Amino acid sequence: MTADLSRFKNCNRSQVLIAGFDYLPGDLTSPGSNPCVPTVTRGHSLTFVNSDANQNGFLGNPLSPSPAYIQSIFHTVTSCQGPCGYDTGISYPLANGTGSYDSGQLGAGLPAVGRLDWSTPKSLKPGTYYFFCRIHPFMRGVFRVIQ
Ligand SMILES: [Cu+2]
Repeated sequence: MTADLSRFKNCNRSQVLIAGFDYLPGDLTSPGSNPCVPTVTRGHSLTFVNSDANQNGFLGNPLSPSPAYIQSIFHTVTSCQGPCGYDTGISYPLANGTGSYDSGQLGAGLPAVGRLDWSTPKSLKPGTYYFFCRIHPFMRGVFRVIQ
């Protein structure tokens, strides 16, 4: 898999939706008809919202988890060294990207972090940031911080 950003323009966004195993916008694997790099200005956050998980999907009794929990799919936003374009393998991708951020597993029930959203650190310097999902390492995306 090669990350080709030449088709991607910057698009100003405050939010990226994670839906159907895609980061929208900014997904490198299935960028859709209008690919763009979600872009924020320095000092601002980009908020990722996992819509594949259910807000009410608490685990409860592990022996009889709720349907909302069973249908919830957890995702992460984890920094990856650019271009983060190698194939999924036993040792790749690595959480070794610039900024060293990790959202945790976005979802309501254990072992998720208890919320569906996560925001990038406001301290990120201008640059292009690649990331992947630790749970589904074929999921790859990108965002950008500009001056
Ligand atoms: Cu995932």
